[in-house]
Amino acid sequence: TCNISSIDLNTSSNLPLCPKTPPKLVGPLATYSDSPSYEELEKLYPEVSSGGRYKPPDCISRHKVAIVLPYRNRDIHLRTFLKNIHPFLERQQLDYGIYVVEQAEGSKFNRALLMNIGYAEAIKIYDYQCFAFHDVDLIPQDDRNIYNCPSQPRHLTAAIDKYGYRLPYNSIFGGAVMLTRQQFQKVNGFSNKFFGWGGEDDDMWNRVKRKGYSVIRYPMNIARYRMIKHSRDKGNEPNPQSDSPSYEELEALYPEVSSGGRYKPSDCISRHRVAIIIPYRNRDL
Ligand code: UD2
Ligand code: MN
Repeated sequence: TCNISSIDLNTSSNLPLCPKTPPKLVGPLATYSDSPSYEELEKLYPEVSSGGRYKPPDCISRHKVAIVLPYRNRDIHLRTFLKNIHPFLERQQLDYGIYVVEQAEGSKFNRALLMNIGYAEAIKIYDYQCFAFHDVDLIPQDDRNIYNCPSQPRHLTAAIDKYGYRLPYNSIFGGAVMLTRQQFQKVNGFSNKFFGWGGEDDDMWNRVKRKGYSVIRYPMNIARYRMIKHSRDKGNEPNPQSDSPSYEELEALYPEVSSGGRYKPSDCISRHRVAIIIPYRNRDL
């Protein structure tokens, strides 16, 4: 056994560290839209080893990265994603592994919980230093968008075709994000409580901000993605925690609140008269 580990050490220490800037990047990409079978994918990318693992053959990568995909019933998306992502990550000279975390049928989808599971399992398998928590339907369109370990939590999917390649709002943290192990531990991961569509991404933004991190993004001409077209999945109906009811619905929900947003207890005299003052423009309450 001693022999085997010393041989491993020798072969790896003979390799140089990979260059700081990967030399084979091509910039804007023509992405693939087909979804090969898993057998075809194996033939296409023989350099990827079992478990979806890859490391550069000719140098020691500077980054050990786990890609965590929340997944249920998106077989075609997953195969299209894999076809695109392997050559993309290989050109970036990353030491990476892909982790598909699949939720069983019969319960509401919980994207954030699947991310936490992926993290917990990936660190049991390998000494990953950073993590891309990544929707399966987002295909990067420029390989200068390097999935390396970020100095601050990185929002990767800044420019998506579906949103006209613009940020729909500044604090968006959905799609795909990248955190180091230390950053993820410090924010205590994602929430486990968001069943159904929405809210979990904004909650993660808040967690990151609360711990004093800033969110970084690559330039908009680089952080470009195509979202594979899809409709809302069965079992992933909007999460009530993310909904913003109309003013009529709010009135119906809280009939005890009188006009002007005023309230007082009906069965006793309150000890405190409080005004809530909200500075406001353009953030539909
Ligand atoms: C937005 C966010 C996404 C997430 C979601 C709300 C962006 C670009 N995307 O995406 O990150 O916050 O809203 O939850 O901001 N999935 C399955 N099977 C299912 C349902 C979901 O595999 O039945 C996975 C899959 O990886 C998918 C992801 O969850 O890409 C997000 O779900 P979505 O694509 O339906 O949500 P979308 O596009 O509105
Ligand atoms: Mn989507």
